[in-house]
Amino acid sequence: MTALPRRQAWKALQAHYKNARHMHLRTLFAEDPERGTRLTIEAVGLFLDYSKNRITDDTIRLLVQLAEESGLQDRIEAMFRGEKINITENRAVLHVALRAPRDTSIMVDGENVVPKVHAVLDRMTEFSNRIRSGAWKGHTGKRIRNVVNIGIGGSDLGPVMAYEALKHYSERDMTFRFVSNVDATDFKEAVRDLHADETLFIVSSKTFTTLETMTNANSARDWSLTGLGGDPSSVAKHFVAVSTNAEAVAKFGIDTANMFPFWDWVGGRYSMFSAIGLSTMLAIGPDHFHAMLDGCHQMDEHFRTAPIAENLPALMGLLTIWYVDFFRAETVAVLPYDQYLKRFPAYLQQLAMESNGKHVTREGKRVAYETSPVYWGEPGTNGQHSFYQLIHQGTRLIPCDFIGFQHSLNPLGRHHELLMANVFAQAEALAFGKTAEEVKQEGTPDWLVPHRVFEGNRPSNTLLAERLNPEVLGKLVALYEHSVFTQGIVWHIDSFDQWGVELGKVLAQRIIPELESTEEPPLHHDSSTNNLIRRHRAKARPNT
Ligand code: G6Q
Repeated sequence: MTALPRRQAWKALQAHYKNARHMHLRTLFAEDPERGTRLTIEAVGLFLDYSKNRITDDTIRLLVQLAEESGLQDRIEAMFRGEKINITENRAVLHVALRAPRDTSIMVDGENVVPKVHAVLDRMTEFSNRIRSGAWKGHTGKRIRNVVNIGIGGSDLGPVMAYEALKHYSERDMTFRFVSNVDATDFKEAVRDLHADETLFIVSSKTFTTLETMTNANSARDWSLTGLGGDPSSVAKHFVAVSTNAEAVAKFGIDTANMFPFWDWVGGRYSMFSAIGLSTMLAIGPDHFHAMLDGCHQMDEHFRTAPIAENLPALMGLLTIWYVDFFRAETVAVLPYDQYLKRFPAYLQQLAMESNGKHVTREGKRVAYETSPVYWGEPGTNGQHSFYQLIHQGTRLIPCDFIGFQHSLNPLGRHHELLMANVFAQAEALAFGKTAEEVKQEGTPDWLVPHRVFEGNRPSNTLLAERLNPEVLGKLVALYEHSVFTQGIVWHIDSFDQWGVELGKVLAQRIIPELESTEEPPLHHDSSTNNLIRRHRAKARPNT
């Protein structure tokens, strides 16, 4: 693979950028009355208006060429073929297999994995039906009313996001909680108003060794046992596990009959449609869960088959590269205009930043270009009253993704049209701004004019769908997954490992005994870390 800076399209984009950076969206729209309808794509029920980007037809042509020179199509096929494209962990990357229809065949190491996927989905379905109908009884014979998912990172963010996003479809007679942080506050607050005899814990951990999850799982077992009179046999009725590590699950004391497996070819941040989604299925029911998988699959097929110029995820990924590597944008804001998507930006942070926050190529060479931007965001319209100021008038370029829906799930008076008016208004204001002349014409005193000018030319995508339902959520998640994939292919990095989280974990293991020791421990860190540890010990454990 030719190094990115040496690819023809990259060089051509660098030359093109010299002109493109001076183009204003006001001019681009004025010169082409069709722009707002032409630079749009509709695929699998999602509509993307990308006309308010600082691009011309040449930009798109060159970005498509860049994707071709980067072998995007070939790499997509490699992923779907089950090739071990996660090279540093020697693993296939097959979250697409999690949503493949029953009759598909996807091979890993000579085995079709689709039947295994559906066998687990069938078990999840049966289990969910038993819990939701009350057929599954707790230790004292009561039905389960509360479900607490214990997991962190990829074993938490997807489930929380999906639960919040699909709350409208959830079983309202049941309570769903999510515990992730090793801070005991998270666990204590999650269970403070729950009764152990009605509470099911799902311990979700791919490895079943994660410090936070195991610590919380142990506290949950103690809490549950205390509430149920201390009978160890109660664990079987109140704990299930989702993991790839049967041995560790058994060692923890959960019967492997109550374990829902997944596989090493499902990355943590790509696992919400595996058994890690058990809490989601319990909340929304198997039919809705399957509709969500179907939505993902539709987007998977679109990504696999649509030409790059008409390929939603590929195009969004390429536009991100355009801003990050040429305009030097450091962040991307994701702004869902739907309260139910309040955790969607947090979910995307892990998806994008853990995948593409990499500083070396697949061959281990330092990259000579920027990789993942920082993803962030909040649901609209709240953000408008806080950080949008900076997006409109600050000194940084922040490409925005606006997400809106034609129908509200909670129609109420004028609310929805007010909400949608704000989506369109924000994208319009960012793109076109307000000139000094326009500000003056409003009778603004001269000294105030510069403060009230909006330069405009601030790019955004607007994504619209009919309504937020499980199928659409599946499409949205798969859209961003594949956009992130596209970026990773062009940047020629391994988007599927996460070595960057290891060092802190190792150092924490060294510091834990130093904090817990009753004797003053010898410390061999740097002077700052030594001092912080000593100070904490002195304040937190004054008597030792
Ligand atoms: C995701 C990461 C990471 C992982 C958590 C939890 O891609 O690998 O966020 O999901 O560290 O790991 P376990 O599921 O093994 O507890």
